[in-house]
Amino acid sequence: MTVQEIAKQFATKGNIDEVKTHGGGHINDSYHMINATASEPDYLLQRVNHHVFKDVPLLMNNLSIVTDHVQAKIKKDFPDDVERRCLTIIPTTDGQSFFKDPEGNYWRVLRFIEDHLVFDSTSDPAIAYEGAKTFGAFTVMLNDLPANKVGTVIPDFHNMKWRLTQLKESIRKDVAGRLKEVKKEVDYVDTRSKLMLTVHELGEKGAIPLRVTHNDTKISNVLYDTNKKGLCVIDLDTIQPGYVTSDFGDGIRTLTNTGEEDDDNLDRVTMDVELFEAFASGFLDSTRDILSDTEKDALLYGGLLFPYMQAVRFLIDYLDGDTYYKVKHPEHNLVRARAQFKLTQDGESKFEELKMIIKNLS
Ligand code: GN1
Ligand code: MG
Repeated sequence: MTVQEIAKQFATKGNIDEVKTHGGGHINDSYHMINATASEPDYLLQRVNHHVFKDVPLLMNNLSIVTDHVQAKIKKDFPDDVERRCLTIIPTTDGQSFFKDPEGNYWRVLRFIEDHLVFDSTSDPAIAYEGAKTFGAFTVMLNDLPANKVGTVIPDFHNMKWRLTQLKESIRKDVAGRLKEVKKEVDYVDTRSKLMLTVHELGEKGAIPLRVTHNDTKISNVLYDTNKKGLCVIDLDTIQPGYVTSDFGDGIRTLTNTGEEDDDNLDRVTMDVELFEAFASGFLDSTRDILSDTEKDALLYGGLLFPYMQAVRFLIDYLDGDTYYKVKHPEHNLVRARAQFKLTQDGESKFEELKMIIKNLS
């Protein structure tokens, strides 16, 4: 089936005259459905990667629960703006939340949010603050949705202990014969593992609660309005039970990096303290009243953990022969891993300074 034919399976309004590739996630494929009828919205058609998301019906059920819950909250403050401030699922013509094509691919359609801005990175603290405030507001809206109301989409997704076990497995198998190139990185993982298990241990002890968390809070997953005010949190696929440190940590990882996620010049990769402070300030301005003191103290560890965990994940995929992330060239996962390790190192070198920032904002 062509994407045009797939687009026709959904109960969209108006007349769709063009379906074109959209955006650049590492996992799903997205298409913008352009409406020729001016009074009707555009849509976003997405193929959900069922190799990564093994239970798409469960994922879509989570998406329905969370969008219903969040929309009900937004309706109180912004009754006329709900569809710009929260994703809306468009059902198929027979009322399902997704369409499975004859080849076994899963598709869904969301309402396209018009007139938005999106930032893959920024050096502007005001944008950092707004993005964090928007993610924090999302955390707050989900505060009264018990964690067990949503299913686990990817087991152990942000479980650092399990990621270390997975790395050991990949080292042992060395299927792509690449282990010899990454000895230095493997040693570094070992030296930092104790510190990086802090969040895991707090969770195991029950010192920080499971919440409904987003789990992919990179800054490009916030849409802004044209005045650069936070509008909507997107990419809700990884929503599942998790710790608040995930949503703080991935924001810090993507936002404070002065280089690229896959920068091959490690001198460019540092953790920007001003952006860290802006992000922490926005996040805590939203969440200050709902987080416990232990959760607030744990945020810093989340900020250091996420570059490290992402580096380990890229390293695993490099050792496994690039089976998970889309890569542009054979060394891509290694370059990514090295950049994320550099970010971890730089963040850790600023530990005391970052700790004071969180303490003062808490
Ligand atoms: C993947 O596809 P994308 O870019 O939204 C990954 C995240 C990583 C991110 C790294 C399901 O997200 O966990 O942090 O790449 N998503 C999944 O850029 O593994
Ligand atoms: Mg994502």
